Amino acid sequence: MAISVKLSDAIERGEPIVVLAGAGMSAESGVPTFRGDDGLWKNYRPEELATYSAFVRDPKLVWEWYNWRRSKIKGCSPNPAHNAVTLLEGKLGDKLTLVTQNVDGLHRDAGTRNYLEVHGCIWEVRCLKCGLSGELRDIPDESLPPKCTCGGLVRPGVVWFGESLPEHILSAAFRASAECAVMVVIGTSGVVYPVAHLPQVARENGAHVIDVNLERTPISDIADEVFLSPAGDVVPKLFGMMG
Ligand code: BV8
Ligand code: ZN
Repeated sequence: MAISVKLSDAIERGEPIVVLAGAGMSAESGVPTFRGDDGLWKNYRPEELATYSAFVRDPKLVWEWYNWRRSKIKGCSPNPAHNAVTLLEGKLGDKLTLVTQNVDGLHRDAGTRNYLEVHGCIWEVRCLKCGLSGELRDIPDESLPPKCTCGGLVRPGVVWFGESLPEHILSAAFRASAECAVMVVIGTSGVVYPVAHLPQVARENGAHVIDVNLERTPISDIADEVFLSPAGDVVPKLFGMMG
C-alpha cells in the first residue's frame, strides 16, 4: 500500500527524485546526531571543534574528537533506511540523486553507488600543505595530529563551519533539487546552510517535498507530506519496499 501516492507514481514513472539525508538517517545505526539529546555537539560547541580556526589552534584536540567519532561510527552498520536508498538506486539509476550531509560513509557501506557528500567524509584526510588527499588508516591518538610525507599537517576531509562546500558538489545538489519531481528529506534539523536551502529550491521549482523526521522542523513547514516516524521504519515503506 503506497504511503505516498505522489512518490510511488514518480518512482513508477521514473521521474527524477532527490533524497536529502541528515544525521537522522544514521541515528538508528547508532551514529550520534548533532543536535539531539545524545548529540555530538552537546559536549562541544561547533565553533570549538568543527572549524578551521579551532583546528589550527589545537589540531590534537580536534583530531581526538574526530578519532572518537570514527571509533563510534566504526561499529555502526547501515540501517533499513540506507538499504532502501540502495534498492531505490537500483530501480531508478541516475534518476535518483542522493545528497547527504552525513560524513559517516554508511551510504557507501549500504552499497549506494552515487551520492553527493556535501560535507565531506570522516574517513578521508587532506594535507594542508601539498593538498594530497586519501583514505584514513587508523591513527593512534599518541601520534596525533598526523603529518603528511611532505611534513604538512593532515586535516579531516570534512567541510567545517565557515568553509565553503566543494563548488561542483554544491552546484550538482542545487541543480538536482531544482529539477526533481519529488524530494524526500530524511532526518535533518534543517539548520545548516546552504544545504538547508535545498528543500525550498525544490519546492520553488514545483517538486513535491516529503519530510521524514521524529519531530517537526522548519523543513516540515514547507513540506507537502510529513512523516513523524523513525527513518528505518518509514523509508522502506515510502520507497515501496519492505524492511
Ligand atoms: C558555508 C561536517 C559559506 C563536519 C558539518 C556564522 C558564521 C559562519 C558561518 C555561518 C554563520 N551563520 C550561518 C553560517 C553558515 C553555516 C551554518 O549554516 N551554520 C548554522 C549552524 C547556523 N554554514 C557553514 O558554515 C557552511 N559553509 O556556509 O560557507 C560561508 C563561508 C564563510 C562564512 C560564512 C559562510 C558549512 C556547513 C558545513 C558544516 N559541517 N559537518 C563534521 O561533521 O564534523 S555540519 C553538520 O551538521 C553535519 O554535517 C550534519 O549533517 C549537519 C546538519 O545537521 P543534521 O544532519 O540536520 O543533524 P541534526 O543532529 O542537526 O538533526 C538530526 C535530525 O534527525 C533531527 O531533526 C532529529 O529529529 C532527526 N532524527 C533523529 N533520529 C531520527 C531522526 N529522523 C528520522 N529518524 C530517526 N531515527
Ligand atoms: Zn603533504
